[in-house]
Amino acid sequence: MLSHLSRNMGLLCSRNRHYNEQDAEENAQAAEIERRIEQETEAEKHIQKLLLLGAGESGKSTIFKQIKLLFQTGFDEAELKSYIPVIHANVYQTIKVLHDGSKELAQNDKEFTKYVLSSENKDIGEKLSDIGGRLDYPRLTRERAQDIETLWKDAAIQETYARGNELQVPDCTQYFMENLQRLSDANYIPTKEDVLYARVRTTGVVEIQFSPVGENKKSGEVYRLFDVGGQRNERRKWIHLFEGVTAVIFCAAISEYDQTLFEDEQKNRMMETKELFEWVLKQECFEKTSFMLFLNKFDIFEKKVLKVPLSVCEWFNDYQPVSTGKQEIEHAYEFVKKKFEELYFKSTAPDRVDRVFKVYRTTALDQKLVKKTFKLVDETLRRRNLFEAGLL
Ligand SMILES: Nc1nc2c(ncn2[C@@H]2O[C@H](COP(=O)(O)OP(=O)(O)OP(=O)(O)O)[C@@H](O)[C@H]2O)c(=O)[nH]1
Ligand SMILES: [Mg+2]
Repeated sequence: MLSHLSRNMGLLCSRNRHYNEQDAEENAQAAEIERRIEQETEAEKHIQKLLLLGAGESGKSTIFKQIKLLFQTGFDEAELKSYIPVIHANVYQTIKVLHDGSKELAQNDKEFTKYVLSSENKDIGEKLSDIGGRLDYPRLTRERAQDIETLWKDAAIQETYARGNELQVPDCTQYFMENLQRLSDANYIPTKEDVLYARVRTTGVVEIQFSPVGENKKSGEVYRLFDVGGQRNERRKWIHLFEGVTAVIFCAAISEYDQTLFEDEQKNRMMETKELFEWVLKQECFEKTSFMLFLNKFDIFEKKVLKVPLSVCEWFNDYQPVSTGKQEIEHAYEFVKKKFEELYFKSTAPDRVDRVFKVYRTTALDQKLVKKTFKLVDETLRRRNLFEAGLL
C-alpha cells in the first residue's frame, strides 16, 4: 500500500516536475512576449501621431502627397500611372461643369449673350458633356483633347470659368487645360506636379509613417500621419482617430471665402471651415494636442483678394481694404489670420500652456514651402517634447 502510494506520489511528483518545467517554459514565453510588447509600446510612445483635418478640398491630401515625396520613397512609376484615370476624369468632369454652367447662364443670366457658345462648338460641347456625365470615362485621346481645348478656348467657356466660384469648378482646371496635349499622349506618365494637382476626394483613412530628414541627418522623430476625407459625410470617421494625437494639422483653404460647399451649395466654405475648426478645438481628446493651422491655397488667395472683396464672406464682413497690390494682400492675409487666432483663443482656456498653436501660410503645391513649413512643425513639436520631459 505504502509502496503503491509512494510510487503514485513519485508519479505525481514527476508529473508535477513535468508540469513545472512546462509552466516555466510557458512563463518564459509569456514574459518574452510581454517584454516585446513593452518594447514595442515604448517605441510606439516615440511615434508622434499627426492628424490632417479640415473641410473638403482644403488641401489635406496634397500635403500628404508632399510629405510622401519629401520624406518617403515618393511615387514609383506604377503609382504615377495609377493617376492617369484620375487626371483624365478631372478633365472630363471639369469641361462638363463648364459646359453645363455656360448653358445655364446663357438661359438665366441678365448678361446671357456672354455665355452662348459659338455655333461651331455647340455639338462638341454636347458630346463632351455627355462623356462627362458617364460613370466610366474613356481614355483621353488626342482627338478628344483637341475637342476639349477648342471648347476651353471658346469665349463663353472663358466667361463661365471667370464665375467658377459659383459652379464648383475645381482648382486644377487651368493647369490641366493648359496641358491637354501632354496628358493625351499615348505614352503619358504623370509628373510629380500632375499628381499634386490631381483631385481625388478622400474616403476613409490613409496613413504613412516617416522621419523628416534634416540637412544631413534625420530629425530623430518618427511621425505617423493620417489623412481623412473632409466632406461632411466623411467626418463621422474622424472620431476613431482622436486618441493620443500629438498635433492636428488643420488645413483651411483661405481662397474659398467666396465659394459654397460641394456637398451643400447653400453653405459658404469659409463659414463651414470656421465652424469645423471651432468644433475640433473643443474636443476633449485634444486638450493637450497641439494645433498647426495651415492657411492654405495662398497662391489663389493672393490673386483673388485684389478682385473679390473679403467682405463677401459673412465672417469677414467687417473687413476694410486699406491699400492696393502686395500691401493689400498682406493686410487681407493678416486679417484672416487674426480671425482664426481669435477663434483659437476663444475656444482655449487662457492658462492652457501645454498645447501649442502655430499658424502657417501655405501653398500645398509648393514643395519647397511645404518642406520649410514641416521643418518648423517638426522643430516646434520636438521643443514641446523636451519641455514635457522637463528638459527645457
Ligand atoms: N492652387 C492650389 N491648389 C491647391 C492647393 N492645395 C490643394 N490644391 C488643390 O486643391 C484640390 C483639392 O485638394 P485635396 O488635397 O484633394 O483636398 P482634401 O482636403 O484632401 O479634400 P478631401 O479629401 O475631399 O477632404 C486638388 O486639386 C489640389 O491640387 C494650394 O495651396 N494651391
Ligand atoms: Mg483628401
